[in-house]
Amino acid sequence: MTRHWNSLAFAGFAVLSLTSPAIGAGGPTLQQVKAKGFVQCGVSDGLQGFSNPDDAGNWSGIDVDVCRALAAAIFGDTNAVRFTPMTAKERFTGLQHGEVDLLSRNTTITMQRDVALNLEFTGVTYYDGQGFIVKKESGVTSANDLGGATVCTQTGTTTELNVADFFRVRGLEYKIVAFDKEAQAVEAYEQGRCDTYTTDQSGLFAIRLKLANPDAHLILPEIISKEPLGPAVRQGDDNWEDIVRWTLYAMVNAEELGVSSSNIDEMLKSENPEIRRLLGVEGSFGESLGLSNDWAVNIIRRVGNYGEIFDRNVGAGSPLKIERGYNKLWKEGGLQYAPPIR
Ligand SMILES: N[C@@H](CCC(=O)N[C@@H](CS)C(=O)NCC(=O)O)C(=O)O
Repeated sequence: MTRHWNSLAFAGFAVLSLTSPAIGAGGPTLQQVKAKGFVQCGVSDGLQGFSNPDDAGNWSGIDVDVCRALAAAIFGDTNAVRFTPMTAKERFTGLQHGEVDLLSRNTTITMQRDVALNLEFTGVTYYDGQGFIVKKESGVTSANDLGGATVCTQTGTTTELNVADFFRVRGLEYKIVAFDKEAQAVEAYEQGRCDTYTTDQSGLFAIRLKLANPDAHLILPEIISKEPLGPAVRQGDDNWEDIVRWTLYAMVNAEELGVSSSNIDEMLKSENPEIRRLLGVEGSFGESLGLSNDWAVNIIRRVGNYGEIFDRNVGAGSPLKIERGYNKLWKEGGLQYAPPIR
């Protein structure tokens, strides 16, 4: 993508004026990140499988791994990253105001967020959709049985409009109760103050594990919306947007090419031209981002390919055990498709 360093302004904030940076130096965000020595990553308040701190404060999850992959690409060190927990409501202003370098927080790409909030989404880490959870004792087995229900959810999310659309289209009555924090909404649901809790289906899997008796709850089969979740950056720094975008693409391409954290040394000797370009054995794709040419080697060795991060965080190798579904590679009938590195 072409870079043009016109002066930029966002939300009445810093106005940067950079002309003709040295080739390979990268844009302002990369330069600031390199100068401070770490990536500042906006994550959730805690959502298992996506971004969740353990008792010692170590973060894990698929969104966290995107941040770690960036740190690996830039610094060759997955620990060169700091996490800022953000509620759903405060995440976009936090990014716009420069509190974080990127948002990697189960955030749905929507036109309004992309266009009106002056953000850029850099790809889809997880194709999701909104669902409902109910208590089995309610006897409800389909979302179509929810007429008259009280629905709990979280403010500042895509969920409220999806619910409104769902009930409106069916001509059903409902009452929504929205909380600032997920924990409050889930508590209200558990205490019976609402009949159902609604959010991204992946989130429902994570939340069910935290309920006192997970088996007493049913995730309804209907998916009522498209929730393509992905990282977001501020508009105006094309180089940073490219780095975040190609970090994800490198992980997806690595899976497609059969390159993983366990065979990376062998793969460095591969004669396959696509693998050689991905791993920087040929070409200078890393330098074109302002990084070193082994940027993708650092990602794959230290974090893994897309399949590895899906599996250990949300898939078969995790407590959530979510099927790959739409998140399979395109060659296996899914939607995960990364443009080529060439
Ligand atoms: N993908 C939706 C929902 C995102 C969202 O905030 N989900 C809640 C429920 S899964 C969440 O992340 N809660 C954890 C938290 O607030 O830290 C959006 O972008 O609006």
